[in-house]
Amino acid sequence: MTITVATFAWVPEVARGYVKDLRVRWALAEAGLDFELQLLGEGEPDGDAYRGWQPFGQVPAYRDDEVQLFESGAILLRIARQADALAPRDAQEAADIEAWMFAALNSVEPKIDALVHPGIFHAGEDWVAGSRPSAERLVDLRLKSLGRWLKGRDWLLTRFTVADICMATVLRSLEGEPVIGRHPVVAAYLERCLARDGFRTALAGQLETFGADAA
Ligand SMILES: N[C@@H](CCC(=O)N[C@@H](CS)C(=O)NCC(=O)O)C(=O)O
Repeated sequence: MTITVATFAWVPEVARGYVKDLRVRWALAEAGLDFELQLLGEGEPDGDAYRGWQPFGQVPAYRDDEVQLFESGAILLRIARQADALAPRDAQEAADIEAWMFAALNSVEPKIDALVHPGIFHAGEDWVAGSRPSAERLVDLRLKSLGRWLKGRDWLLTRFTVADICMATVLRSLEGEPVIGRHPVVAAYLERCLARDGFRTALAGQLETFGADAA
């Protein structure tokens, strides 16, 4: 099967290592599936051809011999179905994986983005400092719930799945934020996820694409 993953040909330094094709690379590494990169040059994400594949002009986008799709979460579910190591074992596990993917992307990621993005995309603007306390409180609540669930568990489910890839890449944006230090169970879970070979392979691959050292 030929798998193609579309990502940008270039991103600013601050984004290197954090572009969401990382999730896809990680899942493919865990699955042991090879892929080709389609690197989008200047203007290409806005062209009709790419918008027909990814309507928002974002990355990643994915194509294999059967389907093409966009949205990193949807792509991860597709990859999981293609790979023995990641495929759900029964209907309940499939449902749990889907639920935790949505939880990561819908219940956790927006709160973390609201805390972290202003400092990155609006650095120096007057309102940024004032937005932090309430944003941090909401992240704190989510991490408290997540820590409660993860207590006594290595992974979100009984084994590592694409839901962990999604959750870990979401949580990773909190590295360096004081709030994660207040949730040691979540911090330990994140560390466990990021220690996997699949993550290291994915990160090294993305940094190589964007011309940065993989150190
Ligand atoms: N919900 C999308 C978000 C994708 C996304 O935010 N991609 C960023 C790169 S990490 C992007 O393409 N940004 C450029 C833009 O939004 O125009 C997904 O998970 O695939």
